[in-house]
Amino acid sequence: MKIGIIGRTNVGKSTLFKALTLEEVAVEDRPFTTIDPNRGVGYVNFDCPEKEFHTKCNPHNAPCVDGTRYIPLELIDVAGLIEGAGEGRGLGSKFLSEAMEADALIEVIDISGKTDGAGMKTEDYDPGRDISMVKEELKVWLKSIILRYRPKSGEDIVNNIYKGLTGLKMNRDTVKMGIKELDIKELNDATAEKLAEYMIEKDKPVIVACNKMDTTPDLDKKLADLRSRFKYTFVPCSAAAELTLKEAEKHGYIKYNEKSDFTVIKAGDSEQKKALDIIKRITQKFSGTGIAELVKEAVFMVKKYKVVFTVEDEKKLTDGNGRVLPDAYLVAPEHTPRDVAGLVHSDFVEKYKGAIDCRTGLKIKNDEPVKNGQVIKIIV
Ligand SMILES: Nc1nc2c(ncn2[C@@H]2O[C@H](COP(=O)(O)OP(=O)(O)OP(=O)(O)O)[C@@H](O)[C@H]2O)c(=O)[nH]1
Ligand SMILES: [Mg+2]
Repeated sequence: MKIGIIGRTNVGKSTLFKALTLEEVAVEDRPFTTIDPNRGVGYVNFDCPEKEFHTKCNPHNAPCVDGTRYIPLELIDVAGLIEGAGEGRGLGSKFLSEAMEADALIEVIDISGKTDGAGMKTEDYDPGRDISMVKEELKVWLKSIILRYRPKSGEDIVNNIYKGLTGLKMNRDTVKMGIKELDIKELNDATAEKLAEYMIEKDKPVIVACNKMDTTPDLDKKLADLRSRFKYTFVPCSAAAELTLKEAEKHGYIKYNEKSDFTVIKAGDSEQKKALDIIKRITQKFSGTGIAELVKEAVFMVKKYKVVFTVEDEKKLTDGNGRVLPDAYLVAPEHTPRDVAGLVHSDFVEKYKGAIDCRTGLKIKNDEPVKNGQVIKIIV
């Protein structure tokens, strides 16, 4: 699964990316710090089935900490948008095609209202303006692709548009349904715009990360206001707090479990101690940094993806190297064990003979989508 991180400039997109991947990327308090996209691997947490199976896992692709598995997913962080990006303002919007390779989009906003639409310092800026702006820019960007692939006489409208969407994880059926439901007979400026809006809503769900909650005194009021104006999912968070905790953990100062709190295991200098005291106050006030919830919400609630564990030996729950419950994958809701086979090994799709549910020991029907948390043996 791939998640694209988008939003207005200077809101904390790269901070979020860095907190999730621990990649060394540029974070600065100025507009347009990111120019080329950052790509990396982040994780979403999920309960490890080891306890239920009375065993101890020995992970290969998805690390386990105190019974919580960290399931890998791909992340892309792109340059920031500003109003008029579609007409080339700021860094333009051509780079959106990178983020649009994703299955879902996390749109970061600065809920504190302390930076304006151009990423400069201000007070009381309405982040709702950014949400409308990003929606508009996505629409303008997709509309231009649709118009570029407008069919010539005799060409099939659906096929043509779909050709233009190669690599963008959009469904052919969505194009087809959009044209039917919107009763589009010919593609012009107005109909292409309607179709673009329809397709983004269907195929590129947006979840809003309300970042910088740590500097937002009237957070609840601001959240309620945004929720009344837009039908997106809003998750309050602090990417900077999450990044501080992840880095402190990486350097051995604290033990941090995203699900709970952190404990200091090695004293740092007075500056580090001060920083951690501030973070402690934030995480206690808001019950965490909100980042783990944000990713979970995007993966499981908005996209309805599932986690599936694969093993080679359905009794011992091991792979060929004897590792217990070694691998876990994120799969789309419609995916069957054959699709999972393709994630394990590209060869396995061809060689696939069936799959066994390790809880029941029974064969899974070929067209049956996998269940969340299912442990399966793929027969090849
Ligand atoms: N208070 C606070 N500041 C944050 C938070 N997250 C990010 N910042 C700060 O916001 C500024 C911008 O962060 P970036 O991650 O570079 O923002 P960006 O959206 O990637 O910016 P561009 O790439 O320039 O579009 C930096 O000074 C960060 O330290 C947060 O949760 N709280
Ligand atoms: Mg950035």
